[in-house]
Amino acid sequence: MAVKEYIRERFFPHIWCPGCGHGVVLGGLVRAVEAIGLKKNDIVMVSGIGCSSRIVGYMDFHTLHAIHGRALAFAVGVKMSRPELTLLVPMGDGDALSIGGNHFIHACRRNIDMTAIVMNNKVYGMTGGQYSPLSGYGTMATTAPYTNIDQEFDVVNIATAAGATFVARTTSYHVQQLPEVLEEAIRHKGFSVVEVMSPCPTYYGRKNKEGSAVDMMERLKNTTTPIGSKAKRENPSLIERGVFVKKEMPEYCAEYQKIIERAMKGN
Ligand SMILES: Cc1ncc(C[n+]2csc(CCOP(=O)(O)OP(=O)(O)O)c2C)c(N)n1
Ligand code: SF4
Ligand SMILES: [Mg+2]
Repeated sequence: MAVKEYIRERFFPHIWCPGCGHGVVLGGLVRAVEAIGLKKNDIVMVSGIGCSSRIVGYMDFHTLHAIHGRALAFAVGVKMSRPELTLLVPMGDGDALSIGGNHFIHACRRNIDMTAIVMNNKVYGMTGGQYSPLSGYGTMATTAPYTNIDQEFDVVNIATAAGATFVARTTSYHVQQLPEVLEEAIRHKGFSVVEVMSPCPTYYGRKNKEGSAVDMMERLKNTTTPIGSKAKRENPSLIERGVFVKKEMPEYCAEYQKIIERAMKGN
């Protein structure tokens, strides 16, 4: 199926600001789905609320635009009733790790087969630039006019510690790595997490004097490096990109099916 077939063109133009990284994630996702050869009717995309979550409106899969912070809870319900479907769960950094933080860690530990995509722009974009749990110490936000003193979560570390069986990070600058990592995550049998560092020039960029949308993209190039690279050894402040965790563990729906069978037999 051509990439275009996965898009709801009737809903364009999209709502994202010029230079927003979220559209690049949309591009990466459709390329990943196309590379796997998934049929539109076999995919359910579930989101919460946020600029990032608007992505569900533009994809021609089964889509569920649910409640802020609760995308994974809805997705788990869909997956448990229809385990044969492929579940994609795009979330903002606030959506996934602030209001939705508890759902996130517990979804990681259950190893239910779905792909969580954390579109990390380090800010609450949709609601006007409040700081998020991923903004980081020393950043500026509309709710931190004298600088933010909260330390940030590291998505890769938190997903790994919570038990996710596939954990990766890439950025919206790395347009070749992005669909490749998403494809690997979707193919993985278990709970996969992909953090995509993505610019919000309108709020995060403006408040933190990061320059134009192009400057922000260049920063993603210059501040990240492949896992285990020589550059990382020489400059530990670089953020690593790539697949950090890939392991096998019993998958939740398959285990649940065994429980149903045992209950039916009464043993
Ligand atoms: C229960 C609830 N609380 C708060 C809100 C308001 N709200 C909507 S989107 C959002 C944050 C969006 O930030 P993020 O998830 O990072 O997505 P982004 O817009 O940055 O892509 C908030 C607080 C809401 N819609 N529902
Ligand atoms: S406010 Fe930020 S996150 Fe939202 S569409 Fe604009 S650039 Fe993107
Ligand atoms: Mg955000």
